[in-house]
Amino acid sequence: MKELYLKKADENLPELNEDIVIPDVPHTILEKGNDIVIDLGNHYVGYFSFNLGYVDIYIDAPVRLYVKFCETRRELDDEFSTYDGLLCESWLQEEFINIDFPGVYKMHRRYAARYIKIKVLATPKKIMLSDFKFKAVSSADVAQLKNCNCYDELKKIDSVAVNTLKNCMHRVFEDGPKRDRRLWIGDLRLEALTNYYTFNNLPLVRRCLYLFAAADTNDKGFIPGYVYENPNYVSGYWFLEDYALLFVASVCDYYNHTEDKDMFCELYPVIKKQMDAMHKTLDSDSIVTVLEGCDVFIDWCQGLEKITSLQGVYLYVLSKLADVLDIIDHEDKYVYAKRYEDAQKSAENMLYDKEKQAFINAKDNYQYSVHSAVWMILGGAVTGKNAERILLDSLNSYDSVKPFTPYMHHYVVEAMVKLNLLKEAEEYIKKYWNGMVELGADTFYEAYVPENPEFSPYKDRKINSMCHAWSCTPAYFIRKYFDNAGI
Ligand code: RAM
Repeated sequence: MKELYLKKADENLPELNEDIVIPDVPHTILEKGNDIVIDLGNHYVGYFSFNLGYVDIYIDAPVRLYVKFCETRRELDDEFSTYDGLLCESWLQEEFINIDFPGVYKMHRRYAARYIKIKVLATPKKIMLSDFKFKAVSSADVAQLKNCNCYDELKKIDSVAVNTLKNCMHRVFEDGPKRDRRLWIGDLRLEALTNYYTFNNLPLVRRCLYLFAAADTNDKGFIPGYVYENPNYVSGYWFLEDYALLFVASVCDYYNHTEDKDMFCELYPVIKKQMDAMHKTLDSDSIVTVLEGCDVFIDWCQGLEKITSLQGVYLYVLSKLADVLDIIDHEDKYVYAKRYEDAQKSAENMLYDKEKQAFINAKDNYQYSVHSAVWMILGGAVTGKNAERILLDSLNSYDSVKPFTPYMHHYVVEAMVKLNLLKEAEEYIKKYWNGMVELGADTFYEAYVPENPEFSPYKDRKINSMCHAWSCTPAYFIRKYFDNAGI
C-alpha cells in the first residue's frame, strides 16, 4: 500500500503560483558598515534577488554582505548571535554572502519575510544595490478566494488568517514557512478545514493525506505526527496519539467536504489501524493511556496533564468516524458507535467530579484546565447548559491552566460553536487574534500568550514561527459562521 499511497501523493503534487513583489526602494549607495532595510509591504514566502553595482570605480575584491530575513519588524532588532533556544539556530534566517562580480545576484534559498535587512560587512569601494525583487510562491490560487462579507475587526482578522494559510501552502501544507517547513497532522487538519472555505485546493489536501497514509507506523500501530517529503519521502519519528487520531478526523473532514467515498475507503485501513491502536491503550477504567514510545501534544503549556483531553480527542474522532461510516453504510459502523458509547460513559464516571462540577480527576493529578473542559465538550462527554457552564467556568477561573497556542485556542472556539455560543465565539476570536493584529501581524503566530509576549515553546522567542498554519482558523470560523450571518 505504501507505494500506492506515495504514487497518489505524487499525482497530487501542486503547481506553485508565483507573484513578483517589487519593493519601493531607491538605488542605494553603501559602504562598509552601512545597512538598509527593505519592506516588502506584506509577509511573503519565496526567493530574493537584487543587483550589485559599483559607483565610479570598479570593485576589485568580493563584496561581503549580511542578509537577514524577518517575518516581523521586531526581529529586525533581534540579535541572532545571542540565541539560546532548544531548536537549532540554523532556522534563524540570516546569511553571510560573498559576491564576486557586479550584476544580478539571486539568493537560492526560500525565505519567509516581510522585512529584509542588508548590511555591508566588507567592500573595497562604494557599492550600489538596486532592483530588489522577491518572487513569492504559494500553491494557493488567490483567484479562487471568495470575498469575505463581514465587517470591522473580523474582516482584518480574516485577511491576516488567509495570508497565513496562503504562505503555508507549498508542496504540502507546511506548519510554518520559516520553521519547521514540514507537514504535521495537527496543523494539516486546521489548514485543510480553512482551505475548504478559502482556496479550496483539494489536490493539496489529498496529497497530504496520502503522505501520512504512507508513513511507517510504530510498534503500537500509530502513524507519526509528521513526515518529510522533500527531496525524498522520510517517515517521522515522533508518535503523538492525539495527532494520529486527528489524521482520522482529517479524512472524515475531507469526506464531509467532498463526499469522495472512494478516497475514504482507500484510506480506511490506515484509519482502522489508528483507531484500533488507540482502543488498545485503554486501561481497566476504559480511559486512554499514553503508551511507551508515544506522546501526546494537545498544547505547548508546560506541565499540562493530558489524559482527559486525550480521551476527549478520542471521543471526538470516534463520533466523527461513526457518522461517516453511518452515511456510507459501512459494515464497521456499529463497532465505533459502540466504542463511542463506552468511552463516553467512562469519561463521565472517571473524569468528571460531580462535587466540583468540573473535569478534575486523579488521572490528571487533579489539575484543572481549559483543555480538559474543551475536549470533553468536543467529545460530547457533556452537553447543553452544563457544558456551557463548564466551559465558561474554566475560562474565567484564576486557577485553571489556559491555552498557549492558537492551535488550542481554535478548539476553544470550536467548543463554543458546538454549544451554539456564537456571540462568545466571535468575541473570543476578536479578543485573541485581534491582539496579534494590534501588534502589527501580517500573519498569525505559532504561539501567542497576550500576557507574556516573550513566550516560546523553545525557550527563545527568536526561533518562534511568526506565520504558523495552525493559527489561520479565524478565516474558517468567520466564513462558515459569521460571514453574512449578521451577528
Ligand atoms: C511544533 C510545530 C508544529 C506542531 C508540533 C507539535 O514543532 O509548531 O506546528 O504541530 O510542534
